[in-house]
Amino acid sequence: MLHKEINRVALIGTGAVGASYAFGMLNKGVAEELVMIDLNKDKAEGDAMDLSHCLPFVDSRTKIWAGDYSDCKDASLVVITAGAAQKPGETRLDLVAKNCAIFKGIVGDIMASGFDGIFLIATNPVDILTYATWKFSGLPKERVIGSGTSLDTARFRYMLGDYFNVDARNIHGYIIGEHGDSELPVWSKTNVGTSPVHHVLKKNPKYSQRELDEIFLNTRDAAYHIIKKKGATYYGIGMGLVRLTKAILKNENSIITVSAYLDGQYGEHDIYIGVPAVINRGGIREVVELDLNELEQRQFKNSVETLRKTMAPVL
Ligand code: 6V0
Repeated sequence: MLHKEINRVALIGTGAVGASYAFGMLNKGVAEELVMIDLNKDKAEGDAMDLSHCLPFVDSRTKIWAGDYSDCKDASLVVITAGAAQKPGETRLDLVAKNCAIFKGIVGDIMASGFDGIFLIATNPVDILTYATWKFSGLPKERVIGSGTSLDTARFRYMLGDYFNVDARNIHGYIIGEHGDSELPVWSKTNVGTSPVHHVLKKNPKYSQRELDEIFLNTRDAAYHIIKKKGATYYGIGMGLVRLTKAILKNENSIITVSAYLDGQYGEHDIYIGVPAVINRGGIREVVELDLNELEQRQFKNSVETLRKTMAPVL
């Protein structure tokens, strides 16, 4: 069921994030088919029409239409961006009960279609809703993936690239933990090219740990800053989901920080949380275990506890 000749992606939720994802998918030509599903059918239909009109301008031939849950049956991948969005001043965890209830319905409808592919979840709080999707779907854990800290890691790499004046793609570092306030930077494994960041600091006095700490805070709080200015964030996560879709459908074995199920890794069990993982056509091939230092271990544990506390009343 996992390997199909024509890759169909079903997108549930064509709001700001979903529409940005669809636009990115079209530009990159990652899948042959993209079906858009939303409670607001008019929005999905309008988006499908508008996006189809891009086709004469781009190289891809992605077929796009507004559909319903029965279209998920033949999908290789279902991407969920549906649900209530974060309001100004609201944490991602505030959204938990609201979006869990929505997910019970959505995942039930998808599974009733006969879907047997991979789930990719972006709705917040993403770690908890990924866990919920795994529970509600009954699919193997490796076929349920959350966007996790992929966006946070991208923001971190972008800001560090800017700071060191090096292409962000040559910054190797990870934000792990909850996609939210308790996430942490793994400084001990952050490299500028091949040089550990702490060596770069020692060698060049114009760089400082204080400024690096600020970069992490700006990474962690980026969503709050953007939401304050324009009400929502969507382009970054939209492109992040395109990147993940490509890693899955093209069987890339790429290492991306996603929300993955831990089954003993990092000393944790029965939780979905942001960690680097190898992503391919089967979903999560394996979780990459970073050798965290003592402080990082404590911070990761704290992030796990934060998620557990929030999940407990609803799952
Ligand atoms: P939005 O623009 O309000 O879109 C949400 C869409 O979901 C709307 O079109 C709704 O009609 C639709 N919807 C709601 N309920 C249902 C349902 N039961 N069935 C089908 N469709 C439904 O929100 P936006 O697109 O801005 O955000 C979507 C989600 O992404 C939110 O939970 C955000 O918090 C989350 N984000 C996650 C990020 C990440 O890094 N994982 C980043 C940014 C936003």
